[in-house]
Amino acid sequence: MSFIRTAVANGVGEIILDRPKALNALDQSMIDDMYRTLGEWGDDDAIDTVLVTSASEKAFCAGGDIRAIRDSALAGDTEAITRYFHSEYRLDQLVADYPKPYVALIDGAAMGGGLGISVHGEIRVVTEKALIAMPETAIGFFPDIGSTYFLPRLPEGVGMWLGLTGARIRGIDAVAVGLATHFVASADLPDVADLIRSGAPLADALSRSGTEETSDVPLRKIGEYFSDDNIAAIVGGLRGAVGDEWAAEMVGLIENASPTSLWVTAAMITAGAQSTLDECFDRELHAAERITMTGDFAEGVRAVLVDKDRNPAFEPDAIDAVDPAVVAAIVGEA
Ligand code: QUE
Repeated sequence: MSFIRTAVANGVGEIILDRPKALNALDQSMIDDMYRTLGEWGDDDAIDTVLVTSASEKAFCAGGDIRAIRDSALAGDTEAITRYFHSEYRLDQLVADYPKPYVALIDGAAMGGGLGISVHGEIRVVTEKALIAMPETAIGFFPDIGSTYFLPRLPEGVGMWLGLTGARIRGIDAVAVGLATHFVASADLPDVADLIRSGAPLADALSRSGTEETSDVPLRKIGEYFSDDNIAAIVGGLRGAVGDEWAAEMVGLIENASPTSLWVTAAMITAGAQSTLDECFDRELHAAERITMTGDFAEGVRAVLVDKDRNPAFEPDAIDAVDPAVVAAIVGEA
């Protein structure tokens, strides 16, 4: 019983994510199977192109197996946690370094770990059904999967905005900020997928990409409010924008998050701006091992995914009450 299926034809190797009941959240077996398959195909002369798709109507991939990680943390099984994140980041790194065209078709939710197996690849096709986010601060975690490398390389403030607030953006917005490379109407995606599967040149298969739609991501405001590495200053600026509905909405998202996670996220994205992708993965592994042992992680996952009351009791519960030494211990040497 496996949650990924594969198909090979016409020089195209396809990986189909097939764990629909969990919105294709990546468990240890999916990560292991995908890593092994990509490794084999990388060396296989019969494979020219890799295509990654989803068997779920709703999701490309909702993230990692956060519930299992919480169980391991509560059981004190640090080895399982290290194994999970080490293998997940190794998979993301393989996607980043992949020697052949790697194409992800995102026609639903792609969050957290779902971006790790897509954004690092060469081609990310999105539709109007795509919903993209890095929602980890709400569960007492932080944006990982190599995002501390790519978030600070998005337009001014966008990475900090996405990472701190967990804001969900649409497919066209993901193209506008650089997380996705092509937009295709969802109704046309099966034809595009079939063209790719037929071995057609990718430029031909993607020649019908594009849309009249435009992104409404407020880049000017994001640059204004999120170009800071200090979370208290960012929230202060947003709170000062009296009468600005968007700013108030962003304050609401931030207030929903773990204060410790917010500080860790700001520090990780700031450090990532000056780091190689390798260094970002090393720093993320260090931070993931530590933050998963905190009460905020167990509580955040409980509130969002286990009990689903969406009412976590984070400790401390205010941004200005977070101990910088705790943040430094999680982030480690920059
Ligand atoms: C933050 C996350 C995740 C999340 C929600 C967050 C995450 C994840 C899931 C998820 C969603 C639906 C499922 C499932 C997992 O939600 O990583 O199994 O059915 O996998 O706020 O990081």
